[in-house]
Amino acid sequence: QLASCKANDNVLQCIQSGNERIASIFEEMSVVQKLRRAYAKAAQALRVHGEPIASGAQAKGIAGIGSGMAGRIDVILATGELSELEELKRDSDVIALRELRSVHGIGAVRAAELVERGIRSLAHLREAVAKNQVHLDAAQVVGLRHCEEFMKRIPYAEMLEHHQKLEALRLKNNPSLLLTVCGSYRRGRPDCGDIDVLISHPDYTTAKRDANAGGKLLHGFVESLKTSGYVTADLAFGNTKFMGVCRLSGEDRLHRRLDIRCLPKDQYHFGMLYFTGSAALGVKMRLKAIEMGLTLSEYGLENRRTGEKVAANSEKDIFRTLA
Ligand code: DCP
Ligand code: MG
Ligand code: MN
Repeated sequence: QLASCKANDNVLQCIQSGNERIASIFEEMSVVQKLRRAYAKAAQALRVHGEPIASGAQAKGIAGIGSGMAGRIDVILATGELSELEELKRDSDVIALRELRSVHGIGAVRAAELVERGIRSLAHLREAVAKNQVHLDAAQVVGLRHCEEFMKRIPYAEMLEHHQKLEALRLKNNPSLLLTVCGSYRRGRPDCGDIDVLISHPDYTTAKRDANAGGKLLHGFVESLKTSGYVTADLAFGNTKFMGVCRLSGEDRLHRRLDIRCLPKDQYHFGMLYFTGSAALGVKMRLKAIEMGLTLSEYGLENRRTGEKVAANSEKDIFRTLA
């Protein structure tokens, strides 16, 4: 009985709105659905129809409303909504969230907040930012500017050019700097998502306790990359890690994501192993270490009980220890 009361309520509301409630639901459907034209036509027909509609059967008499639409009108009259539309909205929310989250620096929470405010696409977000309706932080602004570029993979041939460029800048600015391009490039993948670079210096070790030596090294190197025009923007810049944007010179070059990490020389091989990945291999090796009573990280390998460090002069050393 409660259900039928509720249904009567819905009928009443639909009727009182003079078909507007049903028409607006159909209009929304026309925006998100494949049967666009049928919905738009039905919405329009309902709006100009003088008499309030109290059943699907009644609506079928109106030109532009077929049995499919009549059935949906019965659903709206009974439930107050159209479950098909609610489902479609949920799906399109998922799509909108995914699109917004593709911006570096926009996470799930921020994306949900934006969708809540009706911002459902990158184009829409750009418009809202331009109109000062949405405020993004500096990193998000950079992320949004290059979002489509960052989604494009970097072919191996271009990765070689980045490697050469970094190597040339290293030689020019700080020839004693140690530098390895890691990530998927070092695994020999045919294309890469970004450029992952590990740096260190023979004079920079954990034993020499200059707390900020790594920071100075990283800042000095990144500054030289900026001066040369290779690095074009920052996303995050700490003492051990730089995340930013780079671009090779010349026409038709895309902006690429660049990650640089700086470690003391005695941690270099652990850093290389970590930063080369794959992420899955890293997980496997860290689990193997745990089984052996050791802890493996990008900073080293140590005995969990005694805290004693296991040194390594190459990645091979680390593989051997964990074999
Ligand atoms: N890494 C990890 N665990 C993570 C993320 C990263 O161990 N959750 C390590 C392994 C990765 C390396 O850092 O190889 C670099 O991270 P990227 O996200 O740049 O991944 P890849 O370079 O492997 O792949 P892509 O081509 O997508 O950049
Ligand atoms: Mg990478
Ligand atoms: Mn990376």
